[in-house]
Amino acid sequence: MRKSILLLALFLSSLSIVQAQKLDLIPKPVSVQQSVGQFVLPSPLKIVVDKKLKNSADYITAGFSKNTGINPIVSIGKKHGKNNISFLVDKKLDLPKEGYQLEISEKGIFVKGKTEKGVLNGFQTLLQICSAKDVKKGTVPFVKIEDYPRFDWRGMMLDCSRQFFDKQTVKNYIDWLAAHKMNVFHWHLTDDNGWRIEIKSLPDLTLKGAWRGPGEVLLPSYGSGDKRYGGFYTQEDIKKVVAYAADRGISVMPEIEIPGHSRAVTASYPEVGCAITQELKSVQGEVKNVWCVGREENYDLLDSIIREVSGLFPFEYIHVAGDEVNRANWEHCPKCQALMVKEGFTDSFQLQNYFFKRVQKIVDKYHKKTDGWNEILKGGEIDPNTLISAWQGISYGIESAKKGYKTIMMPGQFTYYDMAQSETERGHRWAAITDTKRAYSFEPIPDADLTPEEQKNIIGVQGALWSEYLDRPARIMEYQSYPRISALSEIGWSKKEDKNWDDFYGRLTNSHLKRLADMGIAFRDFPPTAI
Ligand code: TNX
Repeated sequence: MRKSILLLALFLSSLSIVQAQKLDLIPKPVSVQQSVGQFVLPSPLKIVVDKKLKNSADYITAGFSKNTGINPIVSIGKKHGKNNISFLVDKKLDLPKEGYQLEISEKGIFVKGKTEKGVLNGFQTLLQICSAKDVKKGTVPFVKIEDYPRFDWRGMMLDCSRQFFDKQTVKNYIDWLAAHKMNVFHWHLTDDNGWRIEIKSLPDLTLKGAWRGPGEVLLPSYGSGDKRYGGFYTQEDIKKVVAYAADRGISVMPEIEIPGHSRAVTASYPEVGCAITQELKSVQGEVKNVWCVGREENYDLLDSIIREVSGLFPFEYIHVAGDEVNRANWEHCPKCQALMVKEGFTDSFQLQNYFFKRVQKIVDKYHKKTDGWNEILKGGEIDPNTLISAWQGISYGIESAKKGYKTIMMPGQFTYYDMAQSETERGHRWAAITDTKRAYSFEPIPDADLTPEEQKNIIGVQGALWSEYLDRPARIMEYQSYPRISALSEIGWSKKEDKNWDDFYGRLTNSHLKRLADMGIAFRDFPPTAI
C-alpha cells in the first residue's frame, strides 16, 4: 500500500515537473532542477544584498523592479534573516569562480556566489526567470540551479571610432552584455577615423582627431557625409562608464590602436608619422596612418598616453592593437631605416616587433599587461605574458595557444558581427555571411588540434562590432549585435556538450527575443531565409 502511494506521488510529481514552466535560460546553465510549486512574492518584499555588493544594490533593485513590477525594500547585510530574497557572497562555495547557486523554494530566493561576479551572474538568471508572464502575477517557480562559466573571458568589442556612440549608448550596451553574463567590454577607442579618449597631456588628439568633415583634418568618411561629425569621452565620462560596468560585473578593457590605424593621431600631431612623400594606403585606404618607429620622441608620447589610460581603467589589460600595419611606411622612412641598420634587422616585421616590445615596457611600467591582435606574434619573441586576440581565423588562435600565449578566440569568420547576416543585408562580407545559426556554430576549442595543456591557453571568446557600416539605418548596431551576442554568450558560458542549435533556437524564440525587446533592443528577427 505504502509503496503504491509512494509510486503514485513520484508519478504525479514527475508529471508536474514535465509541466513546470519552461525557463528558457540563455546562456544555458550547467544544472537546473525544477520542482513543483511557486514562491509567492510577499508584499512588502524584502531583499538583502551582501555588503561586498553594495555598489550593485541599486542595479539589482532596479532590475528586479523592472521585471516584476514590485519595488522591494532593500538592506545591505550578510545574512538572509527574515528577508525574502538574499544575494550573498560565500567564498567557501564549492564552485569555480564566477559560479553561483540559485534556489527558489518556499523559504524564499537565495542567490549565492563564490565571488561578487558570481552573485551577479545568479542575479541575471533570476531576472530571466522573472521575465516570464507568471511572475507578473506574483509567483516565481521553484528551482535549484548550480551554474558556472566554461570560459573565464567572455568579451565583446565595440568600435567607437568609425562611429561615435555616446556615453549613454555605451552604458546600454554594457547592460545588455551583463544580461548575458558576459564579463569584458573591449572598448575600441581609437582608429583612423576618430580618437575618442581625452588625453590631457595631448589635447589635440581630441580637439582635432575626434572630428571629421568640412574644415577638419580628418576627411568625412563612414557615412558622416558633408557634416562635421565626431565626439569623444572625457576622462570623467570614462570613469563613470568603468564604474557603471563594474557594478554590473563587467571589466572594461581599453584599446589604443598603434602603430597602424592611426590617421587620427597624425591628423592631430603630424610629426608622429614617418617623414615620407609616398602616399601609402592601409587596407582600408587610409594614408599617413602609421606611427614612425624610428622617431624616439614617439615613445615619450606613448608613455604619456599609456600613463593616462592606465590611470582610468582598473582592468589588468590594455589592448595595444598591432593589426594591419602598412610597414611600407617604415621601408621609405630614413629614421626607420637607420634604426633597422642599428639593430641589425633584415625585415620590417622586426621593426614591428621592436615597436611592440618598447610599448610593452611602457605598459609594464604602469603595472598593466598587454593584449594585442594576433599580428604581434610576427617578427620575433614577445613577453610570454602577452594576451593574444586571435581575429584572423581559428588557426591563428591555435598557433598562439600552441606557442604558449593566453589567447582569446575571436575569429572574424564567426564572431565579427559587422558581417552581413544574409546575402541581401548590409554589412561587411570579407570574412563570411554570418547569421545567428552560423555565429552559434563556432567552437572555440577545436578537438583535434591542441593538447589539454595547450587548450588551457584559450581563456575565452569574444565578439567584435566594427562600425564602418553602422551609420544607417537607425539602431543598426543593435540589429547587428542581437541575437548574435545571445549566441556568443552561450558559446562562452555553457558546457560544450550542451550546445545544440535547435534547443537554443527554441529558447531564443519562445522567451529570449521577448526579453531582448523588453530591454529595448532593436534586434534582428528571424526571416525564414535566415535559419
Ligand atoms: C579588420 S579586426 C579590422 C578592423 C575593421 C574590420 C572590419 C582588426 C583587428 N582590424 O579595422 O574594422 O576588419 O571587419
